[in-house]
Amino acid sequence: MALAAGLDPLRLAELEARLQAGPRLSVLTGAGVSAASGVPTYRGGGGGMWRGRRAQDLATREAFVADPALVWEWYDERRRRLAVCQPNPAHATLAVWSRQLSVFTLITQNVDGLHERAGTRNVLRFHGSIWHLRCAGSCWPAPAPWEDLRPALPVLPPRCPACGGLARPGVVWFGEAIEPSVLAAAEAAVDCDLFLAIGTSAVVWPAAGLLAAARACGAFVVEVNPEPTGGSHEVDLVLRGPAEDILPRIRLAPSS
Ligand code: BJW
Ligand code: ZN
Repeated sequence: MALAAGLDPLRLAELEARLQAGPRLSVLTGAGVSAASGVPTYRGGGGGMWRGRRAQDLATREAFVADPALVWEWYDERRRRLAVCQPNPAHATLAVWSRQLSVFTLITQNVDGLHERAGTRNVLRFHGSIWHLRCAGSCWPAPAPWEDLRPALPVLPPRCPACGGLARPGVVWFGEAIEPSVLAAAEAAVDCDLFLAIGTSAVVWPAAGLLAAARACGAFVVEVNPEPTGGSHEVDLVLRGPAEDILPRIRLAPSS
């Protein structure tokens, strides 16, 4: 395999040496890590539009309230496409590291479930899961989000089994809070030795704030991305290139 354009072997060696020291490793991933699996990114040339609408405009409570059937069509189409996507070498490499390092946390902004399908240990789903549903109404007591792995739901929009009202995707939309236990676990995980930000534009908060938070805790922060991002200015090392090319090149000693 040729080195990705612009990728300095010395930088790769630096990350490899740090990984081989057996660090407490935390990883933040974004849509770019799934790009090679055929999952569109949210912003930039990689995707983000559906029927002329921007993903950011569909992923809101306001859009759902205005037209739940339309928003569910978008999620239904994404679920059907995702069901045939496979984890790529970036997911596979992270899954191996998650088993080789004793202190490992993967914070993913992705809702696609591909890290879990690759067998990654200790995944925090920061923005929820497209494979989970929850009641969109004021069900009391609120049923816990439920998993539904069927690529095509039989009825759209789906209903809450408890109250018969609308169900919604179990994801975090703009303006919504991150699940408090997940946020707390992610904030704890920034206290690490090595923090990797992979395939994220680092423009969506509070996830974007985790890079600076990790650095403030003394972590060595590395960005893996073919393009500059909102976080590039606050990292210690940049590896410019696709995650699926870069991560499999890094060897982790079996003893670590
Ligand atoms: C490759 C590659 C390859 C390509 N290899 N790389 C502070 C400041 C400013 C704004 C805010 C703020 N705090 C909150 C906000 C508002 C808002 C926000 O951040 N807005 C900004 C956009 C301005 N944040 C929120 O609303 C959050 N909630 C919140 O803060 O609540 C506060 C609250 C507290 C208490 C009570 C109530 C409220 C929630 C954010 C939810 C985000 N949700 C989404 C949708 C999920 C559901 C769905 O999918 O349908 O999450 S939006 C979308 O963006 C999705 C993603 O997880 C997220 C991040 O995107 P990501 O992953 O970075 O993807 P892209 O497309 O942006 O970038 C892809 C990258 O990959 C690029 O860099 C490429 O170069 C790279 N790439 N190929 C490696 N092969
Ligand atoms: Zn309900």
